[in-house]
Order: sequence, then C-alpha cells, then structure tokens
Amino acid sequence: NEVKAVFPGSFDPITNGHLDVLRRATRLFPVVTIAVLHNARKQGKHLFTLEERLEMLSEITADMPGVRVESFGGLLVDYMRTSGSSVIVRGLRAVSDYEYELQIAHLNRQMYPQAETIFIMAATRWSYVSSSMVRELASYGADISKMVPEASARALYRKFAEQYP
Ligand code: COD
Repeated sequence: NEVKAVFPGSFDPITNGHLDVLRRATRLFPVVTIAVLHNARKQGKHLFTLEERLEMLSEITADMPGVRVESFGGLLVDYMRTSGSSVIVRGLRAVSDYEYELQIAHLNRQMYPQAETIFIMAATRWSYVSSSMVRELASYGADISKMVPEASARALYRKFAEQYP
C-alpha cells in the first residue's frame, strides 16, 4: 500500500524554495503530487492562470520521476480523500510561517484525521524567497533569475511585458 504524498499550494509562480522542498519530498515518498489550487472564489487573486501554472510546473518537473502535477478546487481534504492521499507536504521558511501552518494543519486534521502534515525546511538560501516578493520584484523589472526556475522567470517577464508594454 503506497503512501500518496501531496504538495499543495498556489505556485504563483513556483520558486526555487518550492522546488527545493519538492526535491526533498521526493527522497521521502515514491510519488509526490503537486496539487495546484484552482480557487474560483479567489479568481483574479492569482497573477498566473491555472493553465499557466500547470504548464510551468509540468515543464520544470519533467525530469523528476515520481512527481505528478494536478489541480484541485475546494477543500484540500476533499481532494486528499478522492485521490486517496494521506500525507500533506508543506514548507517552512521561518517562525513567521509556523503559526499559519500549524492552524491549517490542525484544521485539516480535524476534517480528515487520516492525513498527516509534514514540514520540510528548504535550504537557508531560499528562506527569504516567496512567490509574492518575486512577483513584486519582477513587476519592477528586477532580476529574479536566481530565485526561480528559468520557466518561471520567462513567464514573469512575459506577463509583465503584456501588462506594461
Ligand atoms: N522555502 C520553503 N518553503 C516554501 C518557500 C520557501 N522559500 N516558499 C514557499 N514555501 C512553501 C509554503 O510554506 C507552502 O508550504 C508551500 O511552499 C506552497 O506555498 P504557496 O504560497 O504556493 O501556497 P499557499 O500557501 O498559498 O497554499 C495554500 C493552500 C492552497 C494549500 C491552501 O490555501 C488550501 O489548501 N486551500 C484550499 C482550501 C482549503 O482546504 N482550506 C482549508 C485549509 S486553510
């Protein structure tokens, strides 16, 4: 009976911090499914469409065996139930992530006791990297190529060139 691990998130866009957590997770679990949040209620909140995020993630993880890319809407625990997943992988950067993550983990456990949340710390050099900061920096034309995979950087530059031609 294979343990199915899920790495859920917005990935708007995927950063080197996400990628580092993902790599570490693949050493623990034979299959890790990246579950990309598609939240109709939050529409407009994401810079990239669901399709763009799925495409980026597929390209970036194409050479990583054991990594799958899917999307989900609604509650994470409902997706876990239907996909038969039992592990939620989350990343921790600093103490500031902890309270929020602890609350989500407890809420998810209350709704779906079969699921266990595990936390993985990315390498310290990614501890200051977040999708929101990368989006902001890229919007001002800053060089974000050392913080995100190449496909994310390309997509960011393309997106902001579209918005401010
Ligand atoms: N280093 C280490 N970890 C990192 C880094 C970094 N530099 N950057 C990001 N991470 C981690 C994050 O801590 C997180 O664990 C993961 O990577 C994904 O990050 P994001 O920002 O892309 O994703 P989130 O936090 O927006 O994802 C939130 C969910 C989509 C998982 C959550 O909102 C959800 O489950 N929504 C569905 C509705 C639901 O079930 N709600 C109940 C729970 S609140």
